[in-house]
Amino acid sequence: MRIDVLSIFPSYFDGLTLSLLGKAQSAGILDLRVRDLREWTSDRHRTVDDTPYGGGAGMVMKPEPWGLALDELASSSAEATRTAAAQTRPTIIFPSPAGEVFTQATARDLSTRDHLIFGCGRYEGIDERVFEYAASLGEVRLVSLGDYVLNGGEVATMAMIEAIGRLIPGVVGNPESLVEESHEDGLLEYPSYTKPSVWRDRSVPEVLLSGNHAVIASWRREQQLERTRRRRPDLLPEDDA
Ligand code: 97T
Repeated sequence: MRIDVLSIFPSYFDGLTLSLLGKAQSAGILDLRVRDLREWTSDRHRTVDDTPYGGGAGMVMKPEPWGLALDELASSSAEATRTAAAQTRPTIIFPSPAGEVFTQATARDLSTRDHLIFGCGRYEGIDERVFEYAASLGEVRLVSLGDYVLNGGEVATMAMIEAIGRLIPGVVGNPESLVEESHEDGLLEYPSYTKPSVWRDRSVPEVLLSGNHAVIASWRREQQLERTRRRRPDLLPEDDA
């Protein structure tokens, strides 16, 4: 999978070369390219923002650098198609508090794409025409991490790349560890314990020392249901939240 990131703070993404995703890149499974949006400016100050039409607080990101950057990145995905078996059009993701909420299902969907482009907005937002234009180059998704406010799309993009990247076949060594995790079966995870069996007067639940795998499996399922009821009732089918 190829992932391009457009940002005015490319060094935010240095952490993605570490550990799991770093290995995926060395192994050639993931081709991650972070680009500075200012590469596509031509004025002396490399300007990416301007005052909003109609007035209001803050600055808006200008459309021109975005247009040039998206043209270049989307055309290389069409080029790849002519040579290999890649898709013609990229999926273009703009993190936004006004987008659809990112979930494990979103991550699964996006992990099947050949080419993702993340556009990280700053300031009060991006000129609306950029989203319309991007839709002529690929599938556009506005995606929110949740109902809170960040300073820009960078941190949201990093979270999404990590969630998507670990679902690409070959990135996580043991694929079984993927299915056992929170959200993959719609429930929270069961509690885990390791040695010592008693620590600061607290014992590991007796059932886990029993060696009876059927009893352990049903205890874990009950723990998952109980935790989900208590902490995240919105995840259960009866809940109308
Ligand atoms: O608050 C934001 C500002 C810019 C880009 C994205 C966000 C955001 O994404 N998820 C929650 C908030």
